[in-house]
Amino acid sequence: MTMRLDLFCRVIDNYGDIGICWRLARQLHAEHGIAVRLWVDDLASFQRLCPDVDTSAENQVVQGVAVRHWRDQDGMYTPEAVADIVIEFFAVDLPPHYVAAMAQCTPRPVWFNFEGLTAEEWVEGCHRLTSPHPQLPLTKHFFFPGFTDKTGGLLREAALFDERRAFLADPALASDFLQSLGASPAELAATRVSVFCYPFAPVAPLFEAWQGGAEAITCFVPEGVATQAVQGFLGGDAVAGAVATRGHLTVRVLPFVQQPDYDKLLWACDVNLVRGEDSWVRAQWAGKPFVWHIYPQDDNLHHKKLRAFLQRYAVGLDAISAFTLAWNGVHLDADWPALWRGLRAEAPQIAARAVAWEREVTAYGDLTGNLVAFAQSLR
Ligand code: TRH
Repeated sequence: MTMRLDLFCRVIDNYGDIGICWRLARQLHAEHGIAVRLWVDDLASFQRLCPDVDTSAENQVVQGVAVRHWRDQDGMYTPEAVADIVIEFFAVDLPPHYVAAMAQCTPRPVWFNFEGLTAEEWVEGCHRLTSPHPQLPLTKHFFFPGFTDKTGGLLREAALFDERRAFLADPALASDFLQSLGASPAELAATRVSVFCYPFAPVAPLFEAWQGGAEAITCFVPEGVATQAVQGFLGGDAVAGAVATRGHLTVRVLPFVQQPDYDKLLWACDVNLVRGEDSWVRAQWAGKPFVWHIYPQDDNLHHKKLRAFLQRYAVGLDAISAFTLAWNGVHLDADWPALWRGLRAEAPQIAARAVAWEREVTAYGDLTGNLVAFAQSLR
């Protein structure tokens, strides 16, 4: 019988919540034949990543995944309506009647709390931990993505590396793709950098460094990202299609592309500045030099997470480390021209590390496969 899975997603802010849930839902369905229902409270954010989504539909099927608009906590549910596997994303509260119906199921559903990605060591001790429900005969398990064999691994589609190889094997594909987003031949001939970051990233001083540097650079920025700095550079609105050149730098505002096209953007660029969680992982799969802008937390807790990742990944990559720490405000008074030159000079080491890293972190399988295997072991 086909396994059924309910995935509950609340969009707290930005695109990572739905970006990760959508990627997971698609892969569970496409690669594991699971009947997935994705419950999501914000269809408008979802539609930006996936234009097939109808923002007015309560129920719809998108690429084989049943999508429910999760409006409130009030619904009534029978045990028959409960799936075999239930995932709450980032500890969202499930509808209380749904949880009550879960407790009436025989056998009980497998229940996961799917957590955020961090390179810190403590996740190894928490991945797969159980959490019994205080009143009902239900047990929840924690599922942590991660970079080691004691974690759930990283989201990665089975065909991803073949698709990347095919794209990179034919440079015309990258040119055609960027041209379809408006880039001119001169922009394509320069060093290409994509920038996806939070508003407080030091974009303006980096633009200044690029502008005055020796290397011709085209910087692609999605609409809505680093708006202040981009507007400052353009001297006008940062809307998709806007472009300006000053000195050696051209900045072009791109439309927000659908999720699979974001991978193409990363593959088509020479350096990628990414953020949050999902684009960060995609940049790792792109195999190009990348700089991570981490999601900010109170009391600079994110600085610890940032260092934990750099300690694992940036082994021997002093320039990438220095650039990343400055980009995240850990090191102030950054010398951006020198940091950029350092990063470019480190390219051969970064390329070698990217290959080794890919080998290391794919040795533990992929997150979706690990999650399905874990769920099966609990049934
Ligand atoms: O949008 P984010 O900042 O999301 C964040 C993080 O996930 C963070 O950890 C989380 O706690 C917070 O949300 C609530 O960055 P992230 O994770 O990279 O997600 C962006 C998604 O948007 C990703 O799936 C890629 C996708 N994307 C596109 O599909 N098209 C685009 O043009 C761009 C720029 C991104």
